[in-house]
Amino acid sequence: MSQPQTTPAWTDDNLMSLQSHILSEERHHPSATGDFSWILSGISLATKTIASKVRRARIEDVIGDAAGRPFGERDGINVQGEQQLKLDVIANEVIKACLGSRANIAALVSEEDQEPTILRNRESGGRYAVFFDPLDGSSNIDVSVGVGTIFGIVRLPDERRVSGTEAILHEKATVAAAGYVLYGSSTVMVLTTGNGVDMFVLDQSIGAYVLVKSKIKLPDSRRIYSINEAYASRFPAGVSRWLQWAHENDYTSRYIGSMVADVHRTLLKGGVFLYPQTNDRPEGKLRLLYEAMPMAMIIEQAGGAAVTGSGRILDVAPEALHQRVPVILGSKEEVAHIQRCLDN
Ligand code: P6P
Repeated sequence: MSQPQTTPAWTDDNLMSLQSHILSEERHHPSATGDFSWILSGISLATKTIASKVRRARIEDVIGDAAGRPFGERDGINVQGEQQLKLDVIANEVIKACLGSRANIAALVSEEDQEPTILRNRESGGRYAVFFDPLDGSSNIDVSVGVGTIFGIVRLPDERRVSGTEAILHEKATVAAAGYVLYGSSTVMVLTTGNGVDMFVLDQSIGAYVLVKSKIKLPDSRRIYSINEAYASRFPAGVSRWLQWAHENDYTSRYIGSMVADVHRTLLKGGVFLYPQTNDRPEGKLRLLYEAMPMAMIIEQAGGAAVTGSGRILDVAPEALHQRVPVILGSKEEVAHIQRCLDN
């Protein structure tokens, strides 16, 4: 009698690096032809460099200013009138240095730069734009709270006559991939190319991101909310009503004040993260292109929901590079409940 065929365990538990994972993922994007791996290898190199600088920040004292004043007290311009090289500015330069050489990138949009960095036009091979917040939550570095890099990779419209900011904001520009790197107790990259959400940890001993969790799924509900309740008096009535209900229904509050860290906890544990509009900031605080949109793609790809309070974040047609949107994202039943409170 023939023995039942059993596949050896190692066929399931491969040691997958970020690079080998991306190459395997590209099977789902026949048109990608190596584009993602080329761009993501640039992001991988940049974030490994940033991780090293974040870890050494105190040692290299790049977060204090020339007079040694702590982070929060300086004005960004040192006594010589030169721009203070803060860690987030350094991170910005590192990312541009790593991505600028990727021949399929047309433009870079950074929170640190008022204008996009235009690298090449379509005729010269520029087919993608990369949006990024180089070091979100950087004010937390001097208290060693997790900070992160957020990025989105956008396929630009295949229209030769549009370029630059017009192409970036074009209705046919589509988000092809999104991710973040959390510089926390470990350096974690979370990535989606539209086929689920995968998580990698930087193994410092080999200098490679290693796949540790595939196809992450949020629980549909979880009694955790994450919001800065200092602004409670300025929230929309629907948010205040939901918060009152949560207080009466055994919810736990968790708020780190660093979007990447708060969203990462929401992705892994469930619950809901909110940075809603307030009556003094009707557009909210978080930026659409390089904070809300990448996080919304990740959360939706993990089975959650991500809205502004008046529709899906991914349905917002961008009108300006640095526009802000309200953000409510996480477990879909929690988001739906908040939306019902806002609608009534
Ligand atoms: P607040 C950090 O400055 C940031 O941009 C996000 O990372 C974070 O979610 C938010 O602002 C925190 O803002 O108003 O609660 O300090």
